[in-house]
Amino acid sequence: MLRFTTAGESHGPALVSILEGMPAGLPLLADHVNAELARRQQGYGRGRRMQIEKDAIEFLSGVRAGETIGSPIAMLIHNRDWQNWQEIMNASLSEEEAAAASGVPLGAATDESSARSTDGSRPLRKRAVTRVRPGHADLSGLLKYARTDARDILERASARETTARVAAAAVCKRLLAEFGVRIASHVVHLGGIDARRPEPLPNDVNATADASPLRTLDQDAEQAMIAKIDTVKREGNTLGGICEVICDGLPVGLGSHVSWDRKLDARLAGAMMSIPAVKAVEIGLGFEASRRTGAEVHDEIEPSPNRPLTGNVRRRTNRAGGLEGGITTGEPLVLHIGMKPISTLMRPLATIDVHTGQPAAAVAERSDITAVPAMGVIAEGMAALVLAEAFLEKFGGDSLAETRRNYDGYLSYLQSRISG
Ligand code: EPS
Repeated sequence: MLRFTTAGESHGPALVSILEGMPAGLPLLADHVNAELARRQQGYGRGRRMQIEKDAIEFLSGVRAGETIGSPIAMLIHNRDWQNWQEIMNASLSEEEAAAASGVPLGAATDESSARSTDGSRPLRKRAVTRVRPGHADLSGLLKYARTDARDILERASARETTARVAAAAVCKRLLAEFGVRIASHVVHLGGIDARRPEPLPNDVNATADASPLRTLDQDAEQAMIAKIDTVKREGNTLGGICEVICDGLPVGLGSHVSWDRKLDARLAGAMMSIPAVKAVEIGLGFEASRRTGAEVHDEIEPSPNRPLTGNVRRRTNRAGGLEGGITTGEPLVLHIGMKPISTLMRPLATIDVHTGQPAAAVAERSDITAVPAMGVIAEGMAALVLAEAFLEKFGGDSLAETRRNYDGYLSYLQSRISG
């Protein structure tokens, strides 16, 4: 069973990523992971934070002499910005806080307010966030967890956490690459501007997309998107957008129709929806399929010898986006992922101050104007995590050699099917 978890706050000392269930014997270097982390950090419209960080992992376990050894793979990613935030994020009490906790009066004022928190017991730390942002986890999280400073919520709700996901996903990509699976993404829409989707797509979608500051394959749209970001930045506003994720090289038969929670489309959609600010996922035609007739939606099938990944058939179209009945068809998996605009606006929206209970302008902390290009890389990662899990469910294996034997056996079975 493949499972992963992350830990870490945006301005805490570090992020941690733990991935368990990788077969032993997978060649793996820190560079494989760091290359993916660097891809996630790019994109026009990011804030100054990305100039501070240069994300890189340190393996703590699970890898020896450039190969996985079957044990949990733990990776540590230091936050360079921590040094600027220690006083605010420190796990222990400062002298001043300790004095206040023991009843000695507080001397210093906080940025937002010099008052104590509403229960009167703990002073707010510097840079406390009480003017909660509409659209952010600030308010719901603060009420749910009974906190008085929304920083306790936003530090973890921050998309900084996706760094640790991309690290685990990079290992999954390495596994899938051993079996010829490639996962790519590009931006198809940003803030009202559509990018043309070249037909055919470039052979290496990521190589082309990564060379674009917007990770788009349409240079005209790229210029318009840059202009739009510049305008919106001047207005103190933010932008969302849509990425397309494409996975090819998958065999027919990952996922299952037999139970709701084994359907691969459901698992992929859930994983995508877990990315911060993602509000919509489409598979294949998505919503458009609901508007068309059956004849305009379903992909006709014909024999196609020597195509073992699909069972020696071919779909004339791929409107299903590579999934039928919650199972991969062997055709490319195609998803669209929609992200809302970032909820930190430099020209803030109206809100309340949870400390005073009065109307206020929301906090305007340093943030990105848009993170849609990075979202595509994260979405590739979430796809890799789900697909690697489904792949290992089907083929199992404690070592890469065992997984390969199981995979090869399945492929020769598929090759023996439907021969036209
Ligand atoms: C984020 C705010 C910004 C982003 C950050 C997510 O960070 P900061 O508040 O430090 O300027 O840059 O994204 C990352 C740090 C990252 O690695 O993607 C937020 O509030 O969600």
